[in-house]
Amino acid sequence: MDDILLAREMIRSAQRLVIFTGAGVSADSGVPTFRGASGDTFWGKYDPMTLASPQGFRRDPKLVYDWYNWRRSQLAVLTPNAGHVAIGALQERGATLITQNVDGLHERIAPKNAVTLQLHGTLAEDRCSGCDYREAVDFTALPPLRGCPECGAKLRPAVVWFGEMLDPALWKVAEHACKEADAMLVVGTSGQVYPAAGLVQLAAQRGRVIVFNLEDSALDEHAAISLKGRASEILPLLVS
Ligand code: BJW
Repeated sequence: MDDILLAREMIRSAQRLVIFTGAGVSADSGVPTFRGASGDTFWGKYDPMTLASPQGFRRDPKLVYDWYNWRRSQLAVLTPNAGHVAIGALQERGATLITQNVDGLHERIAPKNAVTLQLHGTLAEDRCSGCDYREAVDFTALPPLRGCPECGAKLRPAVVWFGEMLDPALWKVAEHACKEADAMLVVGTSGQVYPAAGLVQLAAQRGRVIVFNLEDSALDEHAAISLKGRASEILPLLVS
């Protein structure tokens, strides 16, 4: 049986399917990835500690906020691709989606009542760097860097930066889902960022892992099947 048929069968017969996604899923929508062989990536061009760390934000909040607003303005005109749609169809059948993506493209086409665990937060909100205040951000009417209406500290994108903890409640749910899963579909992630990448190893202890990527990734060693190709082209074959 070829690998795609085998993968389809594993997914079809799974009682508890978890899907774990990264930036590669959104690449075919035109969203740049962070890493990858091409070098035309965020971290190929920009320094992650300048733009995606609490220290970087303290040093130059306007630079950081403006960079995130530039990314938000791109997202205002981008749309989910066939890979997101295929994943939505698997959510419809009961799969749990855990994403590292902050672009909100999964959420735009997710079935009603489907839960998407956004491990690294979201660009669709700002949060206060000093208190619990949060507010929604409209990508078509972007606000400038500003102070919190409750405590005056600076508002920042509600994403998880290097050196920051993931939301503990969300992490607990994600860990539980991966421990219980009998199959995990891993799509478009380099598997270099922890603790998120550790979920794959966790799922592989009990379930079967299928890795989809354009290139070899650090997660291939946990895979029962490793399929190379574009997420927007391969994923629809799994659910058609
Ligand atoms: C395609 C495709 C197509 C392309 N189809 N595929 C243990 C060991 C080592 C280090 C650490 C560790 N624990 C913690 C760390 C430190 C750090 C870390 O992991 N560093 C490593 C990079 C070395 N982790 C953290 O700091 C985390 N926090 C934490 O651990 O807290 C505890 C703690 C506190 C204090 C001190 C120490 C520990 C937080 C990590 C936050 C990551 N944040 C970012 C930015 C979010 C905001 C933003 O968007 O700007 O999250 S970084 C960036 O990487 C983003 C992503 O979610 C994340 C993962 O990237 P992803 O999704 O895998 O994308 P890429 O670009 O890496 O890969 C794309 C893949 O797609 C490639 O493989 C392509 O081939 C493929 N592809 N087109 C299919 N069409």
